[in-house]
This record gives sequence, C-alpha cells and structure tokens, in this order.
Amino acid sequence: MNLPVSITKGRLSDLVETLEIDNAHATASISLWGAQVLSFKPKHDNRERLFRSDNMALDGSKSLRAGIPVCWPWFGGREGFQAHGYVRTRPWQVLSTTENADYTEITLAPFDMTGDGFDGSANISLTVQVGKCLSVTLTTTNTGHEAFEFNTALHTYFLVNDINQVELKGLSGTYSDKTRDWAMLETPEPYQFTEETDRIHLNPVKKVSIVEPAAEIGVESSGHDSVVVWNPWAENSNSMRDMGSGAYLKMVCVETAVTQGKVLQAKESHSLVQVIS
Ligand code: TA6
Repeated sequence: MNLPVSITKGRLSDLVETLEIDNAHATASISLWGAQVLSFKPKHDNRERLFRSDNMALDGSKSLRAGIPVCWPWFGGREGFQAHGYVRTRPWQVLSTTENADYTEITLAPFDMTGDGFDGSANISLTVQVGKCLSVTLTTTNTGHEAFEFNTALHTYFLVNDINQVELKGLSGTYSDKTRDWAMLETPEPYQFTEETDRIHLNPVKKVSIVEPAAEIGVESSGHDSVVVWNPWAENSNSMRDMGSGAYLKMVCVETAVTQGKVLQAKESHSLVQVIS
C-alpha cells in the first residue's frame, strides 16, 4: 500500500513495526503489533501526551506497556485467559490511510479477530486521526446472525511530570474499587493520588482533565459506560518487570471503557471513542 507523505515506517524490534506520523499539527507513532498508539505530540506545545515504559517488552511475551492498548473483547482479568482480551497481542494490518490539511488518518484491523473465550462473529477496526487532537475510534460490528456481548477499553497510559502533583477533574458519582474488594465508593473531590488506585467509575462522563501545575491533558470519551483510573503505585510498579522502579510517578491510566457488557445485535455496530488534547 502506498502511504501518504505524512506517514513513514519504523521498527522497534523484529516484532514491533511502527507507523510514524509527522504532519503540520503533530507527530505520532503507532505499533502495528496491537494497533497501539505509542506517542502523540501536538506541535502547538510539543508536549508528549502518552507514557511509554522504558522496560516495555518488545518480544511479544506481553503487550506493550505504553500508549493506548486496545482491550477487546473483554476487559480486565478472566479465569483461564489473558487479561484484557487478545487483540492487543496480535498483529494488525493497515486497511486505509488518508491525509488532508487538518489530519492524517489511519484505519487498522487485526488479521484475525477470532480467539478462545469469544464466540461472536465480529469485525473490529481502529481509526486513528492525528491532528491538533488525537482521536481514536474502536468500531465493533456484529457480522453474524446472533447477538453477542463484549467489553472493551482504550486503556490509555498518559505521561505526567509527577503523579503526586496530578489532579483529575470531571469525574463524579460512584466507583467500584478493585483495591478494596470492589467496594462501591464516592468519587473524591479533589481527586489526587496517594496510593495504588484501580477504579471503575460507573458514571460515564464525557470529559476528564488530567491537571498538573504546568500542564493539562484533555480526555474526551463516547460510546463508553465507564471511565477506569489506574496507577499501580510504588510497590507494584517496582515488581512489574516491564515497568520498573519509579515508573509509576510518570503515568496515570484514564481509560475509556465498556465494562458492564455491551450487547450487539446482528449487523449492529458500536464505536468507542477517545479524543486526547
Ligand atoms: O485497567 C486497570 C487494570 O485492569 C488494572 O487492574 C491493572 O492491573 C492494569 O489494568 C494493567 O493490566 P495489564 O494486563 O496490562 O498488566
């Protein structure tokens, strides 16, 4: 396939080939393995928005600890299966590309969407639009004759200067706390980080801001039923071989997610969208 001039090919390892985008508004990088956006840097402030672990595994032993992992067709752990579904550890192919004065757009799909633990007939595609903002859309289509249920997430790792200085704005209502046996708790105000944080916020707000003294990231979502917030904190971060000591200080995951089970009827489609500014 001929690529537009704003897209070139790169490579991080034998397995991980990338598409590098450089247009009038931003630079970005996407791994074809997992269709994972690894970098987004708008040119108006030249500030990287996405966290990338220095120790991420590039050999396929696990998904890349970076950017925007795509969770599908389930979210979180599941007995007997790998966490967060199987498409983040699969090769994807480019279906189409386009560029214009406002953005470069790439649509990708996994070579194979079937896998143990999911019986539906589905097509999925990820459209990444790189402009002043980064817009990522995961579309799931039921191509079969029976309804199926799935969960999904854009499990985005955001880069922060210091997690101790971060405040999240925009979340409200109750959340389910994985670190407290899934207790239902009220969203704190102000929303700051002082310990391991692993929460499914069940009020699907449209916008969350990640606010630091000298920087702010906007996270807009649609098609979701939850916003997941995760930081492993020091001890877990140190014990994860693809994170490493101190890495938790530089990241927070704010995830646009479907965690409550979305039923798709035959021929129906669903789009999960995250827009980062
Ligand atoms: O989205 C939060 C979460 O499900 C956490 O419970 C957590 O362990 C994390 O995702 C990372 O999961 P992973 O399978 O990528 O190590």
